[in-house]
Amino acid sequence: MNYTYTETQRERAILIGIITDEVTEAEVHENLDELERLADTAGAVVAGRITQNRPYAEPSTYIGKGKLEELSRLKDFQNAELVIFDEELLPRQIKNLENILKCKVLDRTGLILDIFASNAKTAESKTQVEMAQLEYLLPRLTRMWTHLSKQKGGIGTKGPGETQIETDRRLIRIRIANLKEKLAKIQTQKFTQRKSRNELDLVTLVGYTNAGKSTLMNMLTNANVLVEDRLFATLDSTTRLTYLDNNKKILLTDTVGFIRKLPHHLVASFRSTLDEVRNADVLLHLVDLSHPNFREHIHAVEETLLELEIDSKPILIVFNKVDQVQDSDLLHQVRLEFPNSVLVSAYRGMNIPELKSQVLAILENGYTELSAELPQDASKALAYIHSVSEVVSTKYSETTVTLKFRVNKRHEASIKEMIESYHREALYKSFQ
Ligand SMILES: Nc1nc2c(ncn2[C@@H]2O[C@H](COP(=O)(O)OP(=O)(O)OP(=O)(O)O)[C@@H](O)[C@H]2O)c(=O)[nH]1
Ligand SMILES: [Mg+2]
Repeated sequence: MNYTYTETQRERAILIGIITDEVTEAEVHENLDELERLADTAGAVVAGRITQNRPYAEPSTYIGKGKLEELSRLKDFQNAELVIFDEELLPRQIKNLENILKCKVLDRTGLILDIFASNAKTAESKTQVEMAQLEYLLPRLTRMWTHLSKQKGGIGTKGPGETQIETDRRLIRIRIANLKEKLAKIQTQKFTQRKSRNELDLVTLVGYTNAGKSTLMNMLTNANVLVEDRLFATLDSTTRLTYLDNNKKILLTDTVGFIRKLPHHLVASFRSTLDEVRNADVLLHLVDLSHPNFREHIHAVEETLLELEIDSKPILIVFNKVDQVQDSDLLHQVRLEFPNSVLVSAYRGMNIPELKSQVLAILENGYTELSAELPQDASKALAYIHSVSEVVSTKYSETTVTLKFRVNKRHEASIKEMIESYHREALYKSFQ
């Protein structure tokens, strides 16, 4: 599944999941399946998994003494050098566990951060990931594994790892401040680029990682973005022009995927990438319908959007990978349960016209019809109206022109302001 590592390079890992009153054993195994995919993406091979029934976490080691002994034996027996918890561990729990188990211990957040660090390619995503890693690292500075990371790298040691772990917290804080500045500069550039394409409607793809967002992006725009059957293939957003019908031009944006329990540091540092989500006129929430946990995926995406305070946008749920779904009952049930959704296969190009017409309908809903009477020489306002709207009719009188036009509501205020300023100016001139 993972092409970049040979078996001998792969670290052997043991996974731990906790069964509680809220999480059943079956659910823990589903969560561990996902953790296994994450571990695989990060370059580890899973040599075993252990679950523990525990209503609360042991303060010093998360799991109890007996379970810890079992874990230690399994780790030795399987020759594993890495233990990964599906929960977020406290810094002191990691330290204690590493001392007892004599191997590297990672939690879910540490693993996700590591994948992001390997997949970050652009200055923006690298900066964002490094910021998130340093924020995460700050309370966890242990030094114990620095000698290992220097020798051979490995999971949990990439990115800012090697040198900065040895520096003190003060230096890390300075580094975070520098990264913030760097990010602010990148964002200013992006803002300027974005302003110049402000007139087109923006449709943004969101969804759980591996749902097929980039596949749909490529299908609709020939963007040629990376598509892979692994988690978090996309970290940077890509925006391309496309047509919903012969006349309707829009911008489509592909974004980073979400996951259950997405680390807070990452969400915070990826805010600028996620601006594309914030500025969208419509969100297409892509769901992998062939995944047994697609409902949990929908929930996790909705939670993340809430966390990002993006909860008032029109959202169209797009069930993808229908070519992989043989169960006709499921298709029927989904249609009933989500009556406003669309079922597609991005990979096979199935039902794309239906998707386009639904997006068009939602965009149309966000439009309003306005009219304006302007002097014929009000060239700036006339040009602006033409650039952002669809002009329905134009009537000329001796000195004025009256336009009727349909425009996205988000332009309404700026158009009204522009028209009023012309009228104020005209009034002012008539008094002179
Ligand atoms: N069978 C089938 N596979 C699909 C479909 N759409 C995407 N895939 C596959 O699903 C995998 C993930 O696709 P991507 O487009 O990379 O998914 P993504 O949502 O962009 O994932 P991240 O960027 O990693 O969050 C790839 O192996 C695709 O070929 C589909 O409609 N049917
Ligand atoms: Mg992608």
